[in-house]
Amino acid sequence: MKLIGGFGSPFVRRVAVSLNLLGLDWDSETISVFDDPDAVRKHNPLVRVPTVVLDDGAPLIESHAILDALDEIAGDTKRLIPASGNARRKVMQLTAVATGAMEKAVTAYYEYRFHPEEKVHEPWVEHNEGQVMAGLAYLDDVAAKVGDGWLAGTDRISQADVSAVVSLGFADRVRPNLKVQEKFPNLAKFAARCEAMDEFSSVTP
Ligand SMILES: N[C@@H](CCC(=O)N[C@@H](CS)C(=O)NCC(=O)O)C(=O)O
Repeated sequence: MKLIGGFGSPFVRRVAVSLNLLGLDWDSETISVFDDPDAVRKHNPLVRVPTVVLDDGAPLIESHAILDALDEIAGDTKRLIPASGNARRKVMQLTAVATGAMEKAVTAYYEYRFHPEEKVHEPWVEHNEGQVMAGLAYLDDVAAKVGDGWLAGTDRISQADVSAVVSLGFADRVRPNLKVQEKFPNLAKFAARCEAMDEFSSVTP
């Protein structure tokens, strides 16, 4: 299968890390939605990444839906989101916080990238940055208690771990003013442990 989008996007990167952890065969196609929209549009009417194209040509869009499909393809012994019960709810909850923080960091970043300087609305940037900080603070509290374990208390790495680590790294890169590594030392320590794994380090922006 083919993963369209660059690893600079946290949504693309969480799918890439997940593909590695799930042990699936995949290739990367680094297309920018802004430089080559038609190449993405032919698979995704919304012209967004990540977009995954399966070997039979079927497209998968939206990282939540993509990851759900990939878990199913990889099978129950490998899935990163438990299939049911409390474990599933816990992983989904932490993953939602992590992806919410990603979304808000993207919004703050896009405010500068796509608006002329005189149209940047600082209060809106601050609002979004506040949500990034609140989400990461929540994950930092969770990380403070995990020791050598995983954020959702699973017995192996889960989507909560993948998304939290990718979220912190993305916020650090696009909003350096927030100093997230410094402010969230527990999450930073946990992220460093994960980023050292080949599944993460082979797919960096
Ligand atoms: N909710 C989407 C978010 C994807 C997203 O925001 N992708 C960005 C790149 S980081 C994108 O394609 N931006 C172009 C656009 O939305 O027009 C997901 O989880 O896949």
